[in-house]
Amino acid sequence: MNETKRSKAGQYDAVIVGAGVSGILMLYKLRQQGLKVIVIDGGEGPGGTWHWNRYPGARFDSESYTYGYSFSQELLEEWDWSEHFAGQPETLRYLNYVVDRFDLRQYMQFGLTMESAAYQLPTNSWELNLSDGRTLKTRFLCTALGMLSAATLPNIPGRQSFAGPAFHTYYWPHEPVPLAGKRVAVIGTGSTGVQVISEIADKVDSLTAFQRHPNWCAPLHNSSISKTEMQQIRSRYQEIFDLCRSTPSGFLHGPDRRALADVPVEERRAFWEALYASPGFGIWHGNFRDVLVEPAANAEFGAFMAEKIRQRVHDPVTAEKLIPRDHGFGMRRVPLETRYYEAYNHDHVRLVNVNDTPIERIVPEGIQTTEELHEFDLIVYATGFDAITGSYDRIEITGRNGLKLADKWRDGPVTYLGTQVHGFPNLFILAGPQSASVSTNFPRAIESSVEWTANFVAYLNQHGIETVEATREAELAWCEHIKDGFDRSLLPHTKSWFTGYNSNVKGHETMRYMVYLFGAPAFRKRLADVAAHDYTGFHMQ
Ligand code: NA7
Repeated sequence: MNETKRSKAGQYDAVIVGAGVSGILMLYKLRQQGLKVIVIDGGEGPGGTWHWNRYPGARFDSESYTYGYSFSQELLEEWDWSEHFAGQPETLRYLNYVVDRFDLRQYMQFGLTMESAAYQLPTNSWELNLSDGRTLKTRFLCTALGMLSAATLPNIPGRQSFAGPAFHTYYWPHEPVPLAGKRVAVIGTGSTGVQVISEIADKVDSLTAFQRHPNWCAPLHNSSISKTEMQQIRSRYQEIFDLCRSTPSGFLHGPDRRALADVPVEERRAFWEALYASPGFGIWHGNFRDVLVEPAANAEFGAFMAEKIRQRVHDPVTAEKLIPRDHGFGMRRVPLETRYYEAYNHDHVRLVNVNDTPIERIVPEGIQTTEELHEFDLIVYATGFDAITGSYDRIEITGRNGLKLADKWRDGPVTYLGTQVHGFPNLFILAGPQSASVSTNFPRAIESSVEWTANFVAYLNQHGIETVEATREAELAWCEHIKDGFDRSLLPHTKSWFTGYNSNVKGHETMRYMVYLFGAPAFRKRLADVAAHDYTGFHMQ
């Protein structure tokens, strides 16, 4: 379709909000269809997550060559990854390369956020209010807001009073932050805190980690990729992507089909040692098939992991503090680390358990706990995100009949296929809640979701359909299906961003049905079935 034929003057066919992995791909796909599209993004350039998260140690936990896009053979031929798990600067370079390689930057506007969006009748269009005061009209609104883009700070009294620099890891400054000779606090020990602590422990004067709950961390085992190895990887791309398509997690690592009880004790141990010594998420997603679903198997593996922590951390008291007791292995995101546990063997690195000695307040000199005043030059908040729905709640999105998305999602997200919401015609959520994008290898799942959505848009145009909206029945059935996934898993017993808990966000103290838990292949099949049946569950006119 020609962009000038369908789009009315001053109106876009699609506005994509967010220039991260999903926004870039959606732009590429819709431009291929000749649509009039723009992407807006609050950052200074493309990259989304990888534009913002510039903290020391930020890097992939998935193999670089499973993270990149698979849609272009030329791109696969041209791009060399330098490490098995690339760092943030390289990933940002990659995404910029993609944008320029496919000439997409001309359709992107930066430093611009969507402040509100409202669906308008009788034009059946979305009207967007932008941060620069402009208004845009578009037929399709595609949100690519990211799942971990609404950073949250803890509600600690006196937070503003600290005399030195203090920032959330997501907003780590773009200019270098001096660390040498500094006394640094890191609050939070999720994947981000673990990466920062590991990276800066030997670069600072002193480091104090404030931990509320430890996580089960496993070695990343990163290494560089030589030119020859990159050639070998390149020759296997098809095999690599096929493998990712076959595993529930979308990573290279699929579950071992054996149940724990079927394997003699010594063999279990040897298998686990091999997983512990291997790179990436094999230890999480390539474990015995019952480790993530049977409490007894999970506990036995947890005991193995606890032993590893005790072996690596010299001080027994610190080691015990680092062993999770509130959740089983794999029930939260497993941080992958490089010498994280060894960081605590330095004399100048301390671990403060804030359950034993809570933070009372932040003062100009540092952090006052119930026990002592810790003095710092820099405070790093690695305190996570209002995950998955947070970036939606921060924008006023108004659908038909004045319905606000934040109101509809007040007790948790409600979607059909994680892509549309009843009451919000022509709104396509990319990598949204209740999709596989948030529960499996992000870019692999994003590629299938974005491709499916772009194909849907093409279908609508080919059939002369103006509007599309998930039906209420389809949405309810999908929510039941999502709930069923939770009921079958051990996940609901754990507080984490997967289950929508966030102590720093009002109303997020209870579990939410955030993610799709039946695995990436099942999600793709469901999408394909819906498309094959002329997009069942959608009302089109
Ligand atoms: P996470 O995984 O949500 O971790 C946040 C951490 O911050 C976690 O250890 C929290 O402790 C801690 N936290 C949060 N609020 C507080 C307060 N008020 N006091 C003390 N400690 C606090 O976020 P990340 O950025 O590490 O990782 C997010 C994802 O990014 C990750 O899963 C990857 O996919 C990439 P808690 O455990 O809740 O007690």
